[in-house]
Amino acid sequence: MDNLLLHPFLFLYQLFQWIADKLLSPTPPPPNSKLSRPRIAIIGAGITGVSSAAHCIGHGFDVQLFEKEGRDGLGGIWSRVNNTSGLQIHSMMYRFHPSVQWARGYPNKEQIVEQVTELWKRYGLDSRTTFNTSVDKVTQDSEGRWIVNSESNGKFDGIIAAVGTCGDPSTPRINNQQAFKGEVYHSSQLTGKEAKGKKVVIIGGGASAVEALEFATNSHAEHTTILARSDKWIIPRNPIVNVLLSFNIFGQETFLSFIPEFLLRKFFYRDLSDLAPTDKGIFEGTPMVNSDIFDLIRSGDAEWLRGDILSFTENGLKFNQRAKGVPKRGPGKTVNVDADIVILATGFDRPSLSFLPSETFEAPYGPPNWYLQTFPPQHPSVCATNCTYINAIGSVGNWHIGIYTRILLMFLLDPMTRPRPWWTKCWIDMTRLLKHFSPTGAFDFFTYLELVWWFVFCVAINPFRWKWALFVFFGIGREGPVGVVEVEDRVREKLGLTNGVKGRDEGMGI
Ligand SMILES: *[C@@H]1O[C@H](CO)[C@@H](O)[C@H](O)[C@H]1NC(C)=O
Ligand SMILES: *[C@@H]1O[C@H](CO)[C@@H](O)[C@H](O)[C@H]1NC(C)=O
Ligand SMILES: *[C@@H]1O[C@H](CO)[C@@H](O)[C@H](O)[C@H]1NC(C)=O
Ligand SMILES: CC(=O)N[C@H]1CO[C@H](CO)[C@@H](O)[C@@H]1O
Repeated sequence: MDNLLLHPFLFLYQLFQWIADKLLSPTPPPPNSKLSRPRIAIIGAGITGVSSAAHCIGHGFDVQLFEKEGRDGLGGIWSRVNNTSGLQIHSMMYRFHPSVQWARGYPNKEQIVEQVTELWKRYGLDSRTTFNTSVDKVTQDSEGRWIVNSESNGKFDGIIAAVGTCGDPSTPRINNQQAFKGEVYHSSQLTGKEAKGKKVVIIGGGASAVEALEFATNSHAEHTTILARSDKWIIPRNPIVNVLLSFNIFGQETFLSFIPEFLLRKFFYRDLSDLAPTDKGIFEGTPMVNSDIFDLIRSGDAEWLRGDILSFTENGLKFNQRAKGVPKRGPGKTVNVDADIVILATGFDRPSLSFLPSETFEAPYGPPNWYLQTFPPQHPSVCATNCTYINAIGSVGNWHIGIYTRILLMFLLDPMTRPRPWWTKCWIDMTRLLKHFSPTGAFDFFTYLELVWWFVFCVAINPFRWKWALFVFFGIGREGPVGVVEVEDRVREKLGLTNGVKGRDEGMGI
């Protein structure tokens, strides 16, 4: 590695990571130790699954991870994307566990998978992971304990669904593909491909389009055209700008949003401000993070066209180019776009949560309209971290994985903190009401600060959760305040209030 003293910012970043690790990482238990606290099944061994599992183990809970793929699927979507992928945002916002140590600001795929794998080993998860096992259903026995697929896997007190948002590559069907003489790839299949001197066309306008553009630039494509259906906000790859944008406590467009939008147009888009969306505010969809795209467009090496794909031709694509403001599939002019290589940056299909009990999908409380967007109202022992996500700014894999996991641990250990379905539904309705004037659904878009506000609210509202605050937010206190819970349990027993509550899945608090 480079001499850190020559890179003062990198040095401070390393120092910060070292301190975060020392202060906030729960200590892994010694190998082969018997963990006596409730047992949790975790579905999916991607970043969220492995990080949640490490948090559980660190606090003395036993876990079993179930992963659909084999051992080389560890790391989830990151294990499947090709070498050309990397992180688009600063890794400061992607510290998915306090013990992660990034060596640089924008790590690549290899370094990300390496960090997940090390975390997995450090917390002894290798002996607690079942690979090649896809989870089809989770059901409950008469005591409210969970059965994953079949009883042969044992019983569990809690479930963490961590299947993520990216499943198989999604490839749209485009007419006449057999006529095209060039090559067609999904953006996740670019390792080892060559584009030198070729005309590249990228279909799509999201994070994978940025990656495909980087691939085309790095391999010296002659020209790159991006075909996007709609305008997207593009924000610079600058950690300070990204953090500032994520600190919109309202989590929605407000009359003040014109300020960041104006500044972006003026100082980042400049002469290309025609590309900035006018029909959509910056807090309405996940923006693209890229700093080079405008320079490429200015130099003529890249082009951004708005419109709809009509069909393949022998030498490229037929495209309906729309003027600004004309809706999807609206009128436009038909153009032929030449291509040697077409890259489908069309994202991934969303993995299904349908293994969860059917009542968790009942409208109007189906995902993402759950308690804290993560706990289905009927089942406080089920936590679906980061898989009901739709759009956000700055909420990527960070602090919240630990917080969600510890809220679940609190619910499992302390019956007085577990909310009744009636109260969780109240919370969901209240959040909907507060965000009534936002252009997106209440749970379709949020900012990091809004998440923090939810958590504060969630802990503050129920006095029985107060003693858990430091544990929930920072993981402080390895055991959590179990002594207090035992005293409360005895009091409740004396008062005869324990009747009727079975297992750890039934709520009795607010
Ligand atoms: C999972 O399945 C694959 C392919 O069938 C196999 O190669 C692998 O050994 C299996 N087990 C693990 C732990 O990956
Ligand atoms: C991708 O990266 C891995 C790990 O560094 C390397 O072994 C492999 O050769 C790379 N694949 C290609 C096609 O470059
Ligand atoms: C959470 O989901 C979003 C959207 O798919 C993704 O960008 C982010 O990386 C995820 N975080 C983790 C830790 O997986
Ligand atoms: C998952 C994936 O898309 N892998 C591809 C990465 O690149 C290699 C070599 O170009 C392909 O063979 C893989 O299919």
